[in-house]
Amino acid sequence: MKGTEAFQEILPLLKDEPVVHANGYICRESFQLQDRRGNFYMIGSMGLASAIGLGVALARPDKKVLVFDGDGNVLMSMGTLAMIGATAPKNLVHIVFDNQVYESTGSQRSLSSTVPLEEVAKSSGYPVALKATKREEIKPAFEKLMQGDGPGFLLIKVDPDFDPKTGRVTHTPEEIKTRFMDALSGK
Ligand SMILES: Cc1ncc(C[n+]2csc(CCOP(=O)(O)OP(=O)(O)O)c2C)c(N)n1
Ligand SMILES: [Mg+2]
Repeated sequence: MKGTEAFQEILPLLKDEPVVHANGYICRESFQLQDRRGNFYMIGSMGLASAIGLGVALARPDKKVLVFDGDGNVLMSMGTLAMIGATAPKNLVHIVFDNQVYESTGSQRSLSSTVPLEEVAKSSGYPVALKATKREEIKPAFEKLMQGDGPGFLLIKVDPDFDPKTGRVTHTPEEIKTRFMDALSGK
């Protein structure tokens, strides 16, 4: 399945949950398909979406908090998986779009073809860690994570073919932060 198809499967299932996005194509794809005030786009700094999502989840236990991550991002900050496992916020859902490459910077190979990230999440303490390789597996896995206690992890294996014509996020970092905070506080 294409990365964009995985997004097309998940985005209609969102309600008003805050979603913290990893940099690169993860941000760009989600922004292009369905920009939302509750979307925080991490522009530039790789590896941090999971840590930001953890902070939001701990601060707002009343809300399900989602992280949309990439395999390269997760590999860069593998320690955050341990921190999430150890702090165990029940309301965090961590979704990884795994194309096995650093596609945003020219498709250099990542290690996720040999390191099963869902197993790393499981051993780090996520009580539920699922993997989807087919489009039809995404919705039931997503719903299971959204309905149950987390932290939950979903690895979605996608082909490395995001469309390079996909635009970039046009909001400034300040705008992204302000509207995300407003959306979180119900303004
Ligand atoms: C600290 C840091 N190192 C490198 C980069 C350059 N960079 C931006 S996105 C990206 C690839 C991210 O890979 P992945 O999470 O797998 O997402 P994909 O691009 O494959 O969708 C890289 C290397 C960066 N922005 N910050
Ligand atoms: Mg990748």
